[in-house]
Amino acid sequence: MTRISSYCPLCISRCGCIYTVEDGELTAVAPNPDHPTGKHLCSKAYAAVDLLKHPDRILTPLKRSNPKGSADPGWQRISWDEALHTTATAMRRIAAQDGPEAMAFCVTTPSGTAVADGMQWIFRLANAFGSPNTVWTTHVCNWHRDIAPQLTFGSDIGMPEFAATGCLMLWGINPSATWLAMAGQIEQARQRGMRLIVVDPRSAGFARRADVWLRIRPGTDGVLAMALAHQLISNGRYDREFIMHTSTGAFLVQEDTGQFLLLPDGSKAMWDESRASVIAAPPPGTLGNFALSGRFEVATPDGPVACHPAFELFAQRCADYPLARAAQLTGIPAARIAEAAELLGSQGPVSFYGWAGLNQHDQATQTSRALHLLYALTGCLDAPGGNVFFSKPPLRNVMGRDLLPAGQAAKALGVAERPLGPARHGWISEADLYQAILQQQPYAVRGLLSFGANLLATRANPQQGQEALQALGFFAHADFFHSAMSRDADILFPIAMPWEREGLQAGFFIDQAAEARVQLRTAVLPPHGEARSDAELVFELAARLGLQTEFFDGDAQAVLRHVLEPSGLTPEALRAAPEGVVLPLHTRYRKYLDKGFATPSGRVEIHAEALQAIGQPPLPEFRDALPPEGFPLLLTCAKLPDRCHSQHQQAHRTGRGERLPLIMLHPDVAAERGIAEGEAVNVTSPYGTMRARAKLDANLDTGTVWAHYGWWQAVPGEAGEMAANYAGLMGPASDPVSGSALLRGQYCQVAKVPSTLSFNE
Ligand SMILES: Nc1nc2c(c(=O)[nH]1)N[C@H]1C(S)=C(S)[C@@H](COP(=O)(O)OP(=O)(O)OC[C@H]3O[C@@H](n4cnc5c(=O)[nH]c(N)nc54)[C@H](O)[C@@H]3O)O[C@H]1N2
Ligand SMILES: Nc1nc2c(c(=O)[nH]1)N[C@H]1C(S)=C(S)[C@@H](COP(=O)(O)OP(=O)(O)OC[C@H]3O[C@@H](n4cnc5c(=O)[nH]c(N)nc54)[C@H](O)[C@@H]3O)O[C@H]1N2
Ligand code: SF4
Ligand SMILES: [Mo]
Repeated sequence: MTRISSYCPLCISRCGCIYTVEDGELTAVAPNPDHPTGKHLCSKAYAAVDLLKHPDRILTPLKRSNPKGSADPGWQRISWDEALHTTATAMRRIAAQDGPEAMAFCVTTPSGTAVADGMQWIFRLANAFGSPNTVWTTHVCNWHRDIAPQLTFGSDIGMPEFAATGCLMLWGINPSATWLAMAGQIEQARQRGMRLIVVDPRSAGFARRADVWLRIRPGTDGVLAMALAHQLISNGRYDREFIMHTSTGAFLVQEDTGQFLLLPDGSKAMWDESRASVIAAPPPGTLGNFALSGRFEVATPDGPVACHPAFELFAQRCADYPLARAAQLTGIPAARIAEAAELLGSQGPVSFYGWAGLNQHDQATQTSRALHLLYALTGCLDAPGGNVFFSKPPLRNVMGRDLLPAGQAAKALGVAERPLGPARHGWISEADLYQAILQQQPYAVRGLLSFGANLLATRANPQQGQEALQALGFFAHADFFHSAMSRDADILFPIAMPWEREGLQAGFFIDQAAEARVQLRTAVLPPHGEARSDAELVFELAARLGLQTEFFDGDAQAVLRHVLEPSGLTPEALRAAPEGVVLPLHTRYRKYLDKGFATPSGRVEIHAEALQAIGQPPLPEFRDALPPEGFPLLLTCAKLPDRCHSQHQQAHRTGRGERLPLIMLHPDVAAERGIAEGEAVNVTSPYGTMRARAKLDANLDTGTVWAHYGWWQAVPGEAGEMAANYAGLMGPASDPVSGSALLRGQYCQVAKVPSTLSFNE
């Protein structure tokens, strides 16, 4: 029996754990309380023992023998050599005929799988091959947490310093289900008296135990952020010094154009109260008494121009949302909003975290701007107890963006429509991929190589998605299991499960001590069947595509050495310390005092010029989405503790497996429709229908329902098979800046299924 110190790589929590191996089999998984993320494990970690041996695993390369669209693909076993040869040949042919951009790549999420083990190599393959088109998950997952805040902070949002924060806002994140290690930190902080505000339509996780739970109508988060900001500003409960000296709040905006006033030398202007005159904006951090409100006539070569400080314009926008109006729009009682503002104003240092609940909306960019500006008012960014940018292990990035040939980046699908969006980094959306395949717009995509992902279960418009996959000239998919997506592949590659391969985790996120740990996760057993890791697949393909040099001639040890080199660590040192090596990293607070923020102005950007330059509002602006006739209920969704997205259903097959996903309804909503708990219902939207089973939840607003997503297997229904797929209810709406797809806040209707049908088998 061997016990191996490791971490569970199945989700962002990366919980420290210990694997027990007996006679070449994984027999037990246990928490490792000595690890910064190792106090608890969830059921997904324990399921490893069964998943490894699951009869449905893909264990050899396969090719289809029946035409696409057939109910049975007629999978035939082939050798790795044939699978690799077929794939590399198709890739070369597509590149030769239509350019490398006609070959798209796809990869599942590193936050809800262990694909991070090989992900940088997958991106490197796409880049070296010359394709700027990789469908990833960022636009439905982390964009508005990690990249969109660059518009305001010049960075991501950092991490709450849980141990020192006075008041935490959890906004559209439910760590009790999705990030156990973070939930542990919050629990501890609660015990020492940290105050907690939770913004969530559902009473789940910490919402049940928060000081203030703001039960928001899905998709109205921006309005709430503005309303809270209005409370802070109008009560003088904001960090005026921070705004004055380190934000663009004092920059003057012209009344006529709505743009920054530029002085003859091109610099931005501020009104200096001490001198009662206009001055060129000094470097960020320069102290002074600069106007944050007022109307100033500034003499210019073209005559006098009336201006206002950007902060005043922002404050006016916020004032559009007094408590009563905000309550009406968000569905949250005015008193609750006032209570939350009171906590923010009095219980600092304030920190916040928001994630998927904020990322799947068609106004997500404006929403994140509003939230980040609300946070800027607290002045706590990178301050003790605020959202801190902890020091991280310096590792080498091997995504190889520099390998992408000149001119290819500009061909990324969607980059012309959304120049500030993910396509700028080569990350395209499934919607753009489907369009390029089906309509050949703006050009044809003919091939796809996908490393996991299950687009037809996790993205809008699966009907169109399936047509697109079937229309591809060549499609190879790499996975552990068959899925909605694998059905239409030409070639399937069997992928080694995370316990059968190596992975590297540099930093465990939740505090400085966790961030300082670098851990090499070794394989705890050899791969079943002929499975190989994603990284091995990439390296094999690279060799057949003539890209050996870009891939270190396949020398895995040299690769790891190269990645680790900047940290001073070696593969040998990591292998000798399976529990991980802790680097001597220390937190430095308020780093902006030395070097400003990484925005164009070096300041927190109140008025976003970058948005204005692409025709988007530079200050947060929201429109109300009115229900279409016949679809009165707002539908949202959330992650479940025992699964990630469409995965882990295999673990439930033999147990208490649900045949239908659930939809949660307020008892009054159910009663009005004659629906009883446990009954089968049809959920319809203007885009499709989903079969689900009703569950009553009296804590919901009567205008909101929420449902399970990620179910793609068909269920028995009136006309044979029925979709139970949430994704089929979603339409084309997406955020105009990021392309973030609307997966939450879709108007729908729920109706009982005629009683002649039974779903209780
Ligand atoms: N309605 C709704 N839709 C959502 C969300 C939501 O909250 N609501 N969440 C969105 C979010 S945040 C995300 S990140 C996406 C996720 O979107 P996807 O990545 O499409 O979703 P998964 O269902 O996790 O699909 C993972 C697939 O990859 C396989 N896989 C897992 N690990 C590996 C690996 O290491 N290598 C390989 N080759 N394959 C692997 C799994 O077996 C599975 O088939 O879904 C989004 N979709
Ligand atoms: N168990 C489990 N863990 C996971 C995953 C998983 O699938 N399962 N996936 C991983 C991945 S890829 C990700 S991205 C993270 C995401 O982790 P989270 O962000 O915690 O994920 P969600 O449950 O999708 O959304 C969080 C909360 O947002 C709420 N919400 C829904 N609509 C709205 C809205 O309009 N406004 C607001 N304010 N809140 C709303 C939901 O009710 C939910 O409680 O989790 C990771 N960890
Ligand atoms: S929360 Fe569960 S799945 Fe995620 S890392 Fe921890 S044990 Fe693994
Ligand atoms: Mo995600």
